[in-house]
Amino acid sequence: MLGQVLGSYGLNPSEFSIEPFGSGLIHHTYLLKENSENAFILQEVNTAVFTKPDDIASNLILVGNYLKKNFPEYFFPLPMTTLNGESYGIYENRYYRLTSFVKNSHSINSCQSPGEAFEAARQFGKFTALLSGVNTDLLKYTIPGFHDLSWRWRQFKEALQNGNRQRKTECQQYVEYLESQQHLVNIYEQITVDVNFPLRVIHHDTKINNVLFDETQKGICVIDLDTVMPGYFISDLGDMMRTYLSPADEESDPSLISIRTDFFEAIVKGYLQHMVYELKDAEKEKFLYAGEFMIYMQALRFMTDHLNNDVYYGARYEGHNLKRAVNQITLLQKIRERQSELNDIIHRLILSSV
Ligand code: GN1
Ligand code: MG
Repeated sequence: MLGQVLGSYGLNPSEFSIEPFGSGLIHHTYLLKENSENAFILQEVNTAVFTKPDDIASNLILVGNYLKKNFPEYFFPLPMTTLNGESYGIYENRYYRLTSFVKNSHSINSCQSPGEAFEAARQFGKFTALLSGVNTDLLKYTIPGFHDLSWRWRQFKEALQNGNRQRKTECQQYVEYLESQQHLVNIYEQITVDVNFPLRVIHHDTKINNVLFDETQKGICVIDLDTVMPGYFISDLGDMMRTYLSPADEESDPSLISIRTDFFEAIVKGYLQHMVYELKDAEKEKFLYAGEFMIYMQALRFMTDHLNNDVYYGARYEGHNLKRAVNQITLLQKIRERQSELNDIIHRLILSSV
C-alpha cells in the first residue's frame, strides 16, 4: 500500500523509515524519514468522518491561494500534490496525503506553560485574522454540523432515545446535568441569528499539538487543517480553553482537573494580538461563553458516543467515553466556579489591548 501511495508522489518507499506519529483520534498518521534533512508526514484520511476529502482540498487551495496573494510571507503548510497534480494519493479507495515535515519544528502534546498557550493562541488568532477578507460562502463544510451545538444537542437526545438502555440508566446523573445546561444551546442559537456575529475562517481543532513550534518555543504555524471551514470564533478560542487550562487533559481522572488562571490570561492575550482589530463588540462579550460552549459540546459528544456504544471515538476500556464526558463536565463546573475572576481578566485584557 505505502509503496503505491509514495510512488504516486515520486518517492521510493525503500528509502524511508516509517513509524506511527502523533496522538490524533481520527486519522492514521505516520512519520517518514529519509535522513535528517528529509522527512514527511503521511496521513490516511478517515473517510468515515470526512466523507468528502475533496472538500478539504478545495478549502485548502482557496485559503492557500488567498494567503499567497495577500500575505506571501505567511507560512502555510499545504499538503503536496501527486505527480498527476492530485491532492491525494488514492489506493483502494483510501485517501492518503503527504506533507513535508517542517524543518526544525516540533509539536507538543500538552500545554505546559503560559508562554506556550500564548504562542498557540496568537497563531490561531493570526490565522483567522489574516483570512478575514475571504468570502466564507466559497468554503465547504468539511464536516457538516461539526460545531453546531443545536445539532450536537439533537444527536444527544436521539442517543438517549435509541442508544444503549443500560448505559443510559447507569449514567442518569450525568445525563441530567447535561440536560440542565440546555441554556448554552439557546445562547448558541442566538449567536447564529445575530448579524454582529460573523462567520469567519475558523480552524476548529485548536489543541496545542496542532501548532508547530521552533527551537526558541515561538509558534511557526498551525497544522491539521481538515476542519478549516466557516464558523464562529468561539470554536477556536473555546477549544484552547478546553484543552490548555487544566494540567489534566480529557483522558485524565476528573479529580485532577483544575483551572490555571495564568494560562487563561495567556490564551486571551495571545488570541487578541491579531483578533482585537477584527472582533465586534458582540463577539467580545462571548469570550467566557466560548470556553463553556466548547467544553459542553465535547461533553455532549463523548456522552452521545458512550450511549451509542463508542462508534465514533472508539474506547480502550469499558466506560471510556463516559469517563471522558465526566471529565469535561467537571471542567465546565470548574470554569463556572471561577466565572467572575475570569471575566475580570477578559475585561482587563480587552480594554488594554485596544
Ligand atoms: C478529535 O483527532 P483529533 O484528536 O484531532 C475530534 C475533535 C475533538 C477531539 C477530542 C474530526 O480530534 O473534534 O475535539 O477528537 N475531531 C473530529 O479529543 O471529530
Ligand atoms: Mg488533531
